[in-house]
Formats: sequence, structure tokens, C-alpha cells
Amino acid sequence: MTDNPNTVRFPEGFAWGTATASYQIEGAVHADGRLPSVWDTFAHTPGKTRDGDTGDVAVDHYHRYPEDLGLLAELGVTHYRFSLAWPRIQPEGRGRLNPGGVDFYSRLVDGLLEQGITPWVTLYHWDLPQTLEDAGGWPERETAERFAEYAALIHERLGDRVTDWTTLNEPWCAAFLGYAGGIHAPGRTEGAAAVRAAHHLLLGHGLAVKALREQGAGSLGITVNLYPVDPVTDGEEDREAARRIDGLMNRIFLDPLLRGSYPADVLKDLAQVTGTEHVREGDLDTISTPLDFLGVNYYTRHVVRAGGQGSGPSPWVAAEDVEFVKRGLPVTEMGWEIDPDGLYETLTRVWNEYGAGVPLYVTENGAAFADELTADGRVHDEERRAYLEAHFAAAHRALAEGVDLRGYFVWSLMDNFEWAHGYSKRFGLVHVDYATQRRTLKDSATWFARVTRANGF
Ligand code: PNW
Repeated sequence: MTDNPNTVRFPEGFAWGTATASYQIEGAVHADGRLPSVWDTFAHTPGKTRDGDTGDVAVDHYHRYPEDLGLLAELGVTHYRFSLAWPRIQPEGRGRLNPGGVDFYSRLVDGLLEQGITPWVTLYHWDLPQTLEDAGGWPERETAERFAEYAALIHERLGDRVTDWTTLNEPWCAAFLGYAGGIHAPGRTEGAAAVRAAHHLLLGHGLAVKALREQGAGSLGITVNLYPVDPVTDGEEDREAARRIDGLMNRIFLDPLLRGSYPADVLKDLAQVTGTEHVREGDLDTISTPLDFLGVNYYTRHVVRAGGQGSGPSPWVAAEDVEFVKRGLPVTEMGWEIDPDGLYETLTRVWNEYGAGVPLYVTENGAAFADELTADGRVHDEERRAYLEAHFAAAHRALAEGVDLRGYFVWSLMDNFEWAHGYSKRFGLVHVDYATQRRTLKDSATWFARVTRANGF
């Protein structure tokens, strides 16, 4: 400890980690019995990703994971968040497990434990087995049942060593970018299907939590991406636009999970697109099965205005006319405004308004910048370091006000396949030269390693 008043210290035992996702880093898409996921199909469909980039090779983590474990050791993290590729483990989304796929994750888990790093496993980060999409995908109830079965089977294999399980990553993206906006796999543009997908993702989560509880799982949660949503003016129409977007983005997931009901205003907004026939009796009890933690992914704030035009497919079902406004703040390479206060607001909002006493983790936060490997062989990404420092400080303010925040995972360990943006956006603490797969710690990584070791900065 130090008595420097400028020092920010986190509580003892605070979890510091980095996060990744299977399709974004693994590559080796044909290895050891893996079959295609919706993201393989989507990325191989002309025009869907920037420059036609795919995850075929990605950063070859499937083969280079021992080296990547070394990176985690250099970063001094206590935890590592990664996802399991369902199409490796159960290639057709049903039936028996594929030993090759299970074995890969088993070796990864052992490697982490040997280094004293806690594996933080996400069961689903968007790579749905293509066979299940062919049968209708998340808009179909059966997908929720298949997901729970997959969850139970892999927990039987890894649950002796993995205690921390996250069911889903960002159901908003999976449902609304995938089935309404069409900009993520499977690339469908059907509003009603997206609403059903959201429900079945939540149902799959609930069924999986119940199944894993029965097997005595240690700690269970879900990760949602949340944004504060502000109206651009105080006018009634702009406030109404903000209510609608907050409903479709945040409350449509938080309310079922933490209150056991859908927000009435959101159902009313959606009624012009779909009813609630797909919601069966008992579903909301299943979905609201108590959690051990809630994971929050935070990147930016949404500021909205009423009365835009609305053109073409949109993830904002029944709110296609709402306009998203930039305030002129500095942005990352994603064009997302840098707004650390939004993280503070998000954490305090969930804690105070949902008041469920569920511990929180920031399961993703980070930024893409136009990094360059310079002649000295380094990446001087001061912007990323400053971004992280400001967001860590915002999280610390929430902690100081009593929010039970238990940990923080930086997105991402290393540069990787940024979905529809392909390899054009670099989020890593570690730079990857895609031609050689060479990994280089960026300056932000060196700084982060000091933070994890000092538990503060
Ligand atoms: C999250 N949006 O994705 C994911 O969990 C990561 O896999 C991803 O790499 C990271 O954030 C950075 O993008 C998002 O359009 C993708 O609002 C798109 C959006 C939000 C989150």
C-alpha cells in the first residue's frame, strides 16, 4: 500500500483478467471434428465481412495457446475469460460430445490452472452450430433446449476444474444484430424472429443455469452489454425515443433476468411486430433463476433523437426511426464515443435499480485504435492506456459508492477477428502481426501488468 492520495486501489481479491471469444481467436476451423458455425457460413458469404475476412485462421490460438498462456502470465492476470466453441464440442449441436474438441479446452483449462489463473468460461459467444441454424436457429424454442443440453454435457467434463460459468455473451447482439439488423451471423433481417431469438436465448440461459446447479456448479452468471441511453434534448419526443431504446437494449434482458418479467412498455412497443405467443408459462421463472453474478460489457453511451428516417434493416425492432446522435466526444476506431462516466452510470444503475444484490463483473471493456508497430518494435498505444485508466477509475468510483464489483476483464487479450469488421479493428493489449502471427505486448499491456500486480494504479 501507499499513501499517495492519487493512487486507486481495488479491493483485495479483485479479479483482473482479459477476455476473448472462440471464433475471434482460434482459427483451425476444420480441426479435430469441428463443424461450421453460423459465423463460418456468414463470414464466407460474399459481402458480409470487411474485405471478406473470416475466422478460418484468426490468430491461430488453437495451435498457439501455449504461447498465449505465456502472455497471460506476463500480464499478471488472476482470471482469463474465454468462450467454448459449441461446434467443436458438439459439432451438430446435439448428440454425443466430440472428444477432440473437449480435449482442447481441457488442455487449455489445465494450462491456466498450472499458472494459477482462474478460467472464466463462457458457454456461448455467438458460434451456433450451423445445423441448429438450419433447423431455425434461436427463433426456435428447440435451440434453447439444445443449448441447455450442451451446457450440461460440457460441465460434466470440465466442472471438476472450472468453477465460474457464464451462459451467454451479449444476447442483444446475438438476437438483434443477428436476426434483425443482419450485420452479424446468421444475417437475417426479421424483427419478429429477433424478438423470439431474444426470448429463447434467455430461456436457454435459464435452462442451463438450472441444469448446472443440479450438477453442483460453483458460480453461474450471464454477460449482457449495457449502455446508458440519453435523450439528446429534454423534449418529450426525445425522452420517449430514449425510453424505447433503453427498453430494447437494456431492460428487455435485465427485467426478465432479475425481476422475472418483461417490461410492459417494451412488449407494447413490440406488439406491432410480434405478440408473446412464444413465451410459455413458467419461462420467466426459469429465466429468473437466481444468479451468482452478472457480467456487464461496456463500451459507450447511446444518445438518441426522435423522428429520423429509418432506412433498411435495423437491429432496433419497432424503433427503426430513432436516430443515434454523436456529441463530438473523442471516438475509438469503432466510431464509439469515449465516455467513462457511462460505465459508472451503468454499474450504479444496475446495482441500485435492480437491487438484487447480485455481484457484478465488468466482463468486457476496451478500445480499438489505429495501432502501429514502430521501428523500435513496440506499439505506443497511449490512447488505449488512457482509455483503460479512465474506465478503471470510473469503475472504482462505483465501488466506492457501494456497488459490489468483483472484477474487470479487458477486451481483448490480443488483436483478433472483430466480427463484420474483420481484422481491421485492433482491440488487443497484445499486437498480432497477422502475416507471421507474431505477438508483441503493446505499451498498454505493460501498464496493465503493473495494474494487475499492484491491484491499482
Ligand atoms: C462485443 N454493437 O461485441 C463482443 O462481446 C466482442 O466479441 C467484441 O469483439 C467486442 O464487443 C468489441 O466489439 C459487440 O454494434 C459488437 O453495439 C457490436 C456491438 C456491441 C458489442
